[in-house]
Amino acid sequence: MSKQSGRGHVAGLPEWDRCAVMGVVNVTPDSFSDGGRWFEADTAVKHGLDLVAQGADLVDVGGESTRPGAARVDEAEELRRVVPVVRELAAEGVVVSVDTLRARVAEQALAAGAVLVNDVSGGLADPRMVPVVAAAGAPFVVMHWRGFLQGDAVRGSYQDVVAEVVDELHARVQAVREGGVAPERIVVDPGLGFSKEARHDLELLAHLDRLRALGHPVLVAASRKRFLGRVLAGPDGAPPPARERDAATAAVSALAAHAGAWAVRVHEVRATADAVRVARAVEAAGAATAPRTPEDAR
Ligand code: PMM
Repeated sequence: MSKQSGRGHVAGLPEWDRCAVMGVVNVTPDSFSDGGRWFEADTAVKHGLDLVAQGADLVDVGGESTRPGAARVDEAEELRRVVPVVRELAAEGVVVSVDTLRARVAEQALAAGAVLVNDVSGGLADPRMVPVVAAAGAPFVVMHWRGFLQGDAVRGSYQDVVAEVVDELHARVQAVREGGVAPERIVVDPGLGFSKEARHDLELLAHLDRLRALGHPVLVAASRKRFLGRVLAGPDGAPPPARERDAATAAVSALAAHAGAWAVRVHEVRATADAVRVARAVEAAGAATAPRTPEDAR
């Protein structure tokens, strides 16, 4: 199977001929990486439209920070933050996903025009999530997640991170399918930075093929994450702040696209939009010139 045909398509969403770009709109005052800059609804809508103008194929709207140790916002507040932004962006023709752990938020966002539910708990945080997504016939992102962890558990403990993440995702996907979500609507995500150390995130990125072997399109959300801070740290070990990790994020986008990711989720869209287009052009050139038989290769 070629890299491109192996990228997969998610039923119910547009089809892109390359890795898709999901731009992030966090309507939160406390998200670790964009620190509340998009907190007001009007500003958030404008930001979402700007991301589309810069090349985002989808916009992921979230009203609750999932940062390890972050305090939960109450449901009414999350609804107040998310639903108007989803409604306006969808009305503008934007392909909107909703980033939420709550079934009610997913339900109302879908009613307001969202077309994809992105739940970092893969349906574990709210027992009503899978039934709601199944009833709506919506595509669903199932991320690898080990719970609302505190203390040392936030970093995770693994013998073989790739095997364990693949196994745990497989089990979760089975449960989601048994709950009525159609397999062709399921996206998997390794959950970079969620109960993982930098080396775990890097290993997962090095083995995206093993995640793709689960048979579902793969979403990679590396944007500005801590592991990139570790990779970029200077001799004193100090990581650059989140906002100075966008070039590194775009590098991951190119690598993930080349490795067959279905989509990458990023805060800064412009460089990633370029990265996935370059990856696509390289793939196309490779396909055009690939030796067709062993004889051709000689
Ligand atoms: N990471 C964050 C938020 N939502 N969704 C998916 N599917 N995968 C992720 O890794 C993920 C996510 C982290 O929060 P941020 O938006 O503040 O970067």
